[in-house]
Amino acid sequence: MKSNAIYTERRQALAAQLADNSVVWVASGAEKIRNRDVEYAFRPASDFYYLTGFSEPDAVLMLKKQLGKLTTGLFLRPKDSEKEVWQGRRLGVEFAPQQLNIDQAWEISELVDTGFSLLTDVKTVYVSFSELPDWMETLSEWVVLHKANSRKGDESIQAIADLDPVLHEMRLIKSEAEIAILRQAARVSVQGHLSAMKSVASEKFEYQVQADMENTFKQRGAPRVAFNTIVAGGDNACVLHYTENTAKIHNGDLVLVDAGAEFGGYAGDITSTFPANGQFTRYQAALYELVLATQKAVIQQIQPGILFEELQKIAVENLTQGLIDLGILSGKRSVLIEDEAYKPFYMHGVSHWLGMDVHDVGAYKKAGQSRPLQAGMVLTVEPGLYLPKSASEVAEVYRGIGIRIEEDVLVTDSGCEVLTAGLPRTVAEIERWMMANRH
Ligand SMILES: [Mn+2]
Repeated sequence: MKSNAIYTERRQALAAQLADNSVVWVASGAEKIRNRDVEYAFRPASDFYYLTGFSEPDAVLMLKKQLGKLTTGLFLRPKDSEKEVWQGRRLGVEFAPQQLNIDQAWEISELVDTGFSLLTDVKTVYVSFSELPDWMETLSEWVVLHKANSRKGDESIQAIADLDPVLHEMRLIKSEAEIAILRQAARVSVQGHLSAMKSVASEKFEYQVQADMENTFKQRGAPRVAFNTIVAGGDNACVLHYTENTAKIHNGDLVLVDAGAEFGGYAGDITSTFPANGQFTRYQAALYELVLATQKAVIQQIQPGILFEELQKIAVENLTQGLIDLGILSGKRSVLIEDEAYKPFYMHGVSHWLGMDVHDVGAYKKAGQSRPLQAGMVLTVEPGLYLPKSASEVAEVYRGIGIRIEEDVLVTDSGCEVLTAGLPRTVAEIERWMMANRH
């Protein structure tokens, strides 16, 4: 089997679901300036990569379905020996069709003119509505030109349609090949988190723990992270998307690490929380075990048929009961849940889809109803509790503590499989592991 056969199959599977006499446009995206002559590292848009396996910027895939037959084209950067010396190699128009198994290729500069000529007899144009602003100018030009031509007798474009619902539904259900890669991404991420637990120490900076973890990601075959790493000591863990990672870790702090490797284009996403000095205080331990028990309760229920929103309900019930037991909330559980009394301490969702994007694509609801899980979906389970230093309503012993525990879970025919298994997770396991593995 040719290595690019998987992309060909995906393009065909997508086309089979589209209206006849239609064209699809999917862009890889443009490089972004970081400062002056420096660009951010480029990563192609996941939709584009999913359908092409091609990772250059300034490329656009075209699929045309006419009388049930699919033809494919690619607009991309031309070969340019001088630019390639400075900026890196390019595939080029000549080699693209054979290399990527597409019918025809053109230079990206021809997108508007050649793209327009490809729209003859096309009634529906599909683009991702999440990228509609980027397409607006080109689409308007095409529609206007098309309308002018229709006076010569051609039929004109009748609809601009959203590609997302079709393509993202495909991406939501993972194939065996994708699951194998996600399993690797999970494994590499687990190894990185073990490195973080080994590296952590009082008086170290958060970014130093990050460096040791990300070194393991890279050494094990993941060239980049799936999202910006969070290493948050003490109170910083109460900032949900803390990515500065510039503070010093203090003795007695818990450290929250939310990080994942991107392996083969797919994301791992793990959160671990562990003590800087290897020992939980009894208050930290009590909160930690509550979050862990909540996570277990959610994972236990994951199987085909359960509604996505049920997972959040299970998390809220468990966390609220635990906060009552610890004396942090008081009152009747059902009333506290109704009043969302847990919200100051648990303000996010317990899960999201996982795939090429860390917050992967795919609808969570269908026709306004939470959708049932089905085999082949991959999702995270990540309950948390956050009691910042500023939470004066909470007993002082619990303040300055942020805890989240996150695993990646595959829905299987019979239930689920935790892809990120293998980390020490209970208080006892973590303390034992840190005692045994740190200098
Ligand atoms: Mn996550």
